[in-house]
Amino acid sequence: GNTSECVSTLRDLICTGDGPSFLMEAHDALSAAIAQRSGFKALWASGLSISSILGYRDANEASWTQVVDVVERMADAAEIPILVDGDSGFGNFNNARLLARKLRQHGASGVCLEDKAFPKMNSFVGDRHPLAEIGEFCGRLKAVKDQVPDPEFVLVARIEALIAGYSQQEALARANAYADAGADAILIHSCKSDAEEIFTFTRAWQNRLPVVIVPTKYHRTPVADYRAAGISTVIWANHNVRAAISAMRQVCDRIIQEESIAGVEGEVATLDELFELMNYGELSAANEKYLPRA
Ligand code: SPV
Ligand code: MG
Repeated sequence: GNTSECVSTLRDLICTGDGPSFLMEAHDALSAAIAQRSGFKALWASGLSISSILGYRDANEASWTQVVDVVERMADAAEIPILVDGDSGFGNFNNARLLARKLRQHGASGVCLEDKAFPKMNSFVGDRHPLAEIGEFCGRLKAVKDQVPDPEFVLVARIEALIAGYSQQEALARANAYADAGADAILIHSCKSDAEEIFTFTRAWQNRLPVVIVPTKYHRTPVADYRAAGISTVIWANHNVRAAISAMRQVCDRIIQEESIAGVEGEVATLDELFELMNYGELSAANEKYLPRA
């Protein structure tokens, strides 16, 4: 269709744009389709969000095959590229390269691996975030690059040093090691409520590789500041799943109170909107084409 003609590759968006590019969180086919309709050029398949919709905690409770299955549904529902949150790779180099290969086979355009031990814990939960040893994590990155040599499959190396309470020097040493190991971009994560430590990092890093950020906690910083800092990609990491929680909670609360769906009728998506999002028109046209005339 029309959309595919103006689809940028994930590599274009992260590695060659004037920046910043924006990746919108999605966690299933429906949220992926909605984000595409809004005009986003790429998606973030969030581990937190996918875990949540499956009823798991973001602590590697969902299996890697469950994540691949969700990503496949997203890739079928949206034409824009998907960067998948691969957590820490679900084990050692061997698990990481298997995950990357399967993600690519099922429609992902890239994977982000974080330098934590397995099982990981969400970066905003608690204070136990043991890091992987640098050399061992570099092995995971190299194994992914060797297994999936396609240059269009983007490998983002995510640094959790600042989350785990280590210094800027530790974060920089890790970034340099991951660049040497073949990463295409660096994600520097922070749980601070302002972006100062991000900018300290970007000043020292000097864009040796493109920088990706996740401003969930420092959400007040204007995008102009990211542009000035030369940041390549901003991930809006969890706002579709949080929007879904608010909307579902409101509608459930009202329906139970009012013992009626009449009050919410004007506030929820119409069935026609749902049918349009999931492309029912295509099936009607195909029925005319392929089914025998009654
Ligand atoms: C995710 O969306 O799952 C992420 C980002 O990894 S964060 O929750 O900030 O760790
Ligand atoms: Mg995650």
